[in-house]
Amino acid sequence: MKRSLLITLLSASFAFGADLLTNVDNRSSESLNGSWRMIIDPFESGFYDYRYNESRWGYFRDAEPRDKSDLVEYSFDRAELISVPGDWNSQQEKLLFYEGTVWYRKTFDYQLDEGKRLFVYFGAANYETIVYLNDKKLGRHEGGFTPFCFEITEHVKPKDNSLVVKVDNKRVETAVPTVMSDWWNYGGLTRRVMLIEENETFIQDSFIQLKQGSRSKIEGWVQLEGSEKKQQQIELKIPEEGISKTFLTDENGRAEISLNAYLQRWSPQNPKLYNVIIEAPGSRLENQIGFRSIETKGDEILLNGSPVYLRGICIHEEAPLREGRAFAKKDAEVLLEWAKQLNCNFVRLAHYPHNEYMTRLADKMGIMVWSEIPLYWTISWENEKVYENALSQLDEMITRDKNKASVIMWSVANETPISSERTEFLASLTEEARKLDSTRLITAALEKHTRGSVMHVDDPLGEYLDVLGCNEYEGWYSGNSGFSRTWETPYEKPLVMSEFGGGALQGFHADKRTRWSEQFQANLYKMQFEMLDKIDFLRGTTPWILQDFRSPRRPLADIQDFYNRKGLISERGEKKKAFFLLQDWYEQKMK
Ligand code: GCB
Repeated sequence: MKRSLLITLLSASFAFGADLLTNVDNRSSESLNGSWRMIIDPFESGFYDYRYNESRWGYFRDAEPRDKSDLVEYSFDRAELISVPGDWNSQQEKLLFYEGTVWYRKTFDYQLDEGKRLFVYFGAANYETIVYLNDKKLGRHEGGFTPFCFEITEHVKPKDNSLVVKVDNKRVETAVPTVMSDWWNYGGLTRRVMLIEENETFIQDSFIQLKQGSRSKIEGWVQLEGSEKKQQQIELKIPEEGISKTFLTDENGRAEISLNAYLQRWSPQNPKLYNVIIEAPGSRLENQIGFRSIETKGDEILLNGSPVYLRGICIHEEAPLREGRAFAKKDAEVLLEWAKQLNCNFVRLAHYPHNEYMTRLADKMGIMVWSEIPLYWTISWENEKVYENALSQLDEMITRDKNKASVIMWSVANETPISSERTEFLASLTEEARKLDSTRLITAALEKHTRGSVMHVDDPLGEYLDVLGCNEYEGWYSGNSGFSRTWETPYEKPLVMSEFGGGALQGFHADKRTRWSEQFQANLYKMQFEMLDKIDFLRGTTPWILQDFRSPRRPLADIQDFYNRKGLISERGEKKKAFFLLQDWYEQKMK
């Protein structure tokens, strides 16, 4: 099958759900966060019968014995409680290393008025999710870091609804990411769950951004959904500027948007967001949108037409000041505030799309964002289903965040080994990303090669990117000799050094040659700065990483204890020496 055809078929394979609702913060909703019941099911007995066929009598029925002789071998009513959102690993000690299925159940009442529609929305669930409402299978979703939703208008009852969700985080070779990664495989309903109520015909999605390279041309579209979606007049308003313009939807409910407006442009110095209102007959949706342009020229990155250096830091979606995956607005505030303290104007949200609080807050705080999908290390490049899965995750990432001014680049992969299959796979994804969003830059963390005293950023994927990303660990995984190398690339494109760094146990002090000491890490940063300052096509840096994070690959007792220690801040929030060195280096770059 031609890869370009795949995007139209995606909804049939990776998410049997409704088209994704975007801008959920501004919609009428009710939260399903809080205490849920949970049953741990390592053998998936709640899903398969004893012949390994999908059972008709699974836990999704949420049954109770009908009389005293009836046999039902599970009970959600008697089951343990678990907090949603939240990974299961950090909520119960016995689940720290657990990889498999957990069933979740929430009961709720809901009075849905005639003519209204209701959707259940999941911010993310890791990794494979199957959702049931009142014993009806709504659908399935694959991918641990992107949102999905299902319409439940026809199934919801005024009282005692039972929402049952099977979440499975078993690692499989043909998944995205695959079996190998350097972060904790946190499972569960890791992000918020909400009920979203809409009118029969409503604004499902919109794309409203400055055209790439333009100062004043706003382009995009509005998508209506529902029986009255065709030939409808919609109005786009930016009240602060007295802007109001009408457009007509076509046969598919889509209206193309184009208007000229001289607006203040969004930037780290002036993260201006406008209230943008879309009105359609019977429905209205607002959003807070920033307008800026981002493009490249030769090896420069231009923000609103002017060259910019990206003073960045990598961040995992790991909660600051408590254990587990980050999911709250408060988490985003702490993480991005630390980035600000470092004098950053940029963050790399590694290695998958983070929760929406991060990108909303980055919009408000004026922090530019690199957002990526988890095509990490060894992917099954020849498997068509893997491609579909990757494309589906790319689509969901872009769909959710395409109106966020903070997001300036989409990354399609991290450190993937070069082969023709891999480059074809990823090149095709870059093409799809551009079709979905022509206003942003495309990047990836590439492979590189040493020849003599020169480091070459010559990965063939570079040809398809706007910005070259590259991870290097001079002084950590290799000796210090690499620091004297010079860097070259055959591409006339900007480079972001998307990772460098080394580990230190916060509070461990020794001389600079002693591994794991704060001094070793600080000295490594110093040597990095000297080398990096000599790369003439370098336009940004995102050292690895803001905070120590859990990783099953890091067992060294008393030092790592299953944490990757390359953070500039410990998991308890204490800053290491290297934090202050990076802060100074970036301060110099601001002058
Ligand atoms: C890398 C990976 C990152 C790891 C890091 C490390 O190159 O991209 O996910 O955590 O190295 O610490 O080794």
